[in-house]
Amino acid sequence: MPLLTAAQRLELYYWMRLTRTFDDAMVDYWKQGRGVGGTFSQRGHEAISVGSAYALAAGDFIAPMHRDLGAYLVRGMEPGRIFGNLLGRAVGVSAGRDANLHGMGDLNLGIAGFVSHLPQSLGVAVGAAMAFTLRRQTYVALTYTGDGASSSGMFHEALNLAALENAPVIVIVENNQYAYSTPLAQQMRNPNIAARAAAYGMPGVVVDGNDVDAVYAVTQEAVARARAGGGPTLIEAKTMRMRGHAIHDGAEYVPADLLAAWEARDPVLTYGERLLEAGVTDTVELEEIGQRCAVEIAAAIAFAESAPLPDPATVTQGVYAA
Ligand SMILES: Cc1ncc(C[n+]2csc(CCOP(=O)(O)OP(=O)(O)O)c2C)c(N)n1
Ligand SMILES: [Mg+2]
Repeated sequence: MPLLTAAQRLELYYWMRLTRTFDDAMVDYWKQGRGVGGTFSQRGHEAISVGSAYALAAGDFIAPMHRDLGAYLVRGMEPGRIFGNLLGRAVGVSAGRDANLHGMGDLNLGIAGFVSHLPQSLGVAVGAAMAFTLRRQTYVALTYTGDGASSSGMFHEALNLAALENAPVIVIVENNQYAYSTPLAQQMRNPNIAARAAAYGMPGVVVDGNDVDAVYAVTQEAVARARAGGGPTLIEAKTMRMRGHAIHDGAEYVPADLLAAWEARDPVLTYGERLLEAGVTDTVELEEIGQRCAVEIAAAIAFAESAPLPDPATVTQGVYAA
């Protein structure tokens, strides 16, 4: 694996910090009753979404799920467009058609809209990967799903087809220990989701989902294999959902000591500490990055707030019917 340069590691830190800053601002906004509908906190998932997306190249494709804000940002979606989407504004990615993370696709950026029905995005990603092969292109598709969704039918169908077709696709399961209020042990017997890969005849890798360097490394390896014609990989990134399922959920059912143990392993804070220890940066520079993120997110929110709702006359645009 190519070692990341100091500059690249600082970039990883920046993207995680930007994701965290967006998330904190979003959660505050919703708790003040200013948001529309529900919203999903990304807290705890930053290293997975950022580290994996960072391993892709131009032309590659992602099909994200609802805790992949970092991947949208790394792949070039501006925070203002995303916040605009959350507020249902005309400048939002879906132009106000969806005030959430669904439908936030932009094919110009190689991002599929998130399919709400879990884990249907896997089928989209496998299809995209098969298309790359048919067109003799060396791009890869990367998709994400949750521990709960990994017990759903489409997960098995998609992975089986991906293996059979040797599709250049990487499937990342974000094992955050819970699917809504259901802990992993209450929905599957095997504690390692990556073990399921053997059933389809593909490599299955477990990675520490709070370690962005590690997530980058395993994804980069899987991407290189897929690009070289070596087929799909299943990656299980173990982490913890640090907030409720969505903004309305206080998650009282999660044991406090479990949360505390994961809090000590916060992916953003521990990465900052690691970079300091490695002499890659100093506290002044980390603080500057934090300030930069705060300014960018404040500007994104101001941009979204000042944008109009969609013009009702455009309501039929982007609507497809047979
Ligand atoms: C087919 C389907 N059933 C139910 C839901 C409602 N739902 C949305 S997220 C979620 C929990 C998913 O848990 P997991 O896959 O572990 O992802 P996480 O939210 O923990 O990141 C559920 C049940 C859905 N979106 N799709
Ligand atoms: Mg989960």
